Amino acid sequence: MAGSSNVPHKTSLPEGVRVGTVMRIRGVVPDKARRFHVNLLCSEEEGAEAALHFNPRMDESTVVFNTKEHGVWGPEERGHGLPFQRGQPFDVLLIATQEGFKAVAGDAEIHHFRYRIPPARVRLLEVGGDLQLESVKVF
Ligand code: 9QG
Repeated sequence: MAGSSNVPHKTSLPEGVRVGTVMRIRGVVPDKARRFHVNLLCSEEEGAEAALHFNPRMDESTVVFNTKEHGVWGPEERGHGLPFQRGQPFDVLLIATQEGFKAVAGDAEIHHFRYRIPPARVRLLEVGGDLQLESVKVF
């Protein structure tokens, strides 16, 4: 409903993610958005493991972080606050640090999610759900 035709988006990461990799996702949260996600998946196949599921939820006023291993969601972690608003643009950085994925939106750190799956195993960045995607860049 509130999604848009430019998602799902996929960026292949054939060399995986290393410490220092920065992924920047810019977009707009539609007026009636419920949730969207950025997944860092370990293959391009259906049912791939997710080293990171980053999931802003406008309907719960929170951001959920998780992994999916062998088709099963792990324990959820939740970020501080919700730096996303319906009808507003956003700019998210997912930074691979020594310890985990650090998520920053605008000038606020949302959460630092400790690795459960090594970032070197990531092969695909996927963006989907209720958002209007403007750009995805990997540095
Ligand atoms: O709800 O939570 C993250 O822990 C699930 C959601 C699921 C994830 C998961 O249904 O939604 O956010 O791939 C999915 O199904 C995503 C979009 C306990």
